[in-house]
Amino acid sequence: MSFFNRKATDLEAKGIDPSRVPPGQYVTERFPVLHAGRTPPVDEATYDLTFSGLVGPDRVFPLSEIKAMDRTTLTYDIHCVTKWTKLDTRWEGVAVSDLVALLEVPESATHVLMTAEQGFTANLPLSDFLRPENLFAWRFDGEDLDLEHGWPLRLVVPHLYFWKSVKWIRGVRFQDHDEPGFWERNGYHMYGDPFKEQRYWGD
Ligand SMILES: Nc1nc2c(c(=O)[nH]1)N[C@H]1C(S)=C(S)[C@@H](COP(=O)(O)O)O[C@H]1N2
Ligand SMILES: [Mo]
Repeated sequence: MSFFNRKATDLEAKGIDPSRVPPGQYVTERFPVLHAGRTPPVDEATYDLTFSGLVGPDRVFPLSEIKAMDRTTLTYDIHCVTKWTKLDTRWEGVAVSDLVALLEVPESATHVLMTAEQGFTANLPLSDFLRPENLFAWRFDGEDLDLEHGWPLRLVVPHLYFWKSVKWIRGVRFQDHDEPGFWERNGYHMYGDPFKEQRYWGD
């Protein structure tokens, strides 16, 4: 039996549909913590999220305003480029599309560049940023997110490798061009589809 068939058989034996696990990934029950630099200090009282760029004057949403919006709870699989996949993770927050509906996004906007505490950045095509399952989340598996996993607010974009899911997100800039973020400048793929194994430049 080939390696891939054996892996599929092992997954099926555990009751997992192998088609949920992208090529080159293994399934973990753990929830690893991964980020560049230290876990930032965060002050919930002054925390806000700013939308800028082609949406006009900056729109600043205090965390309290975001938390008062209608919430969405969704369960999905997440895939880290370091090869772990975690199935059935449950997130609660505000749908990205619900928040962006409060802005006026012009036709000219094609991409976003997101920024976090301490300067981490990541890029996304606008249509990927606006997918209905994406959340600005602060709860995970029925509890408040741990600080190290991005509390008090992180993006979750489950269809791409998890480095796009910016923790401690503070800004979203709407642009008329693509611009690499932190990992995309340091060797990671500009898009990052796990099912196409778009890990690095040239994949
Ligand atoms: N602000 C910030 N967000 C970040 C990162 C980071 O370095 N800084 N790393 C990304 C990467 S590479 C991964 S794999 C995930 C890890 O999320 P986790 O620590 O909750 O598993 O966060 C992403 N979001
Ligand atoms: Mo990562």
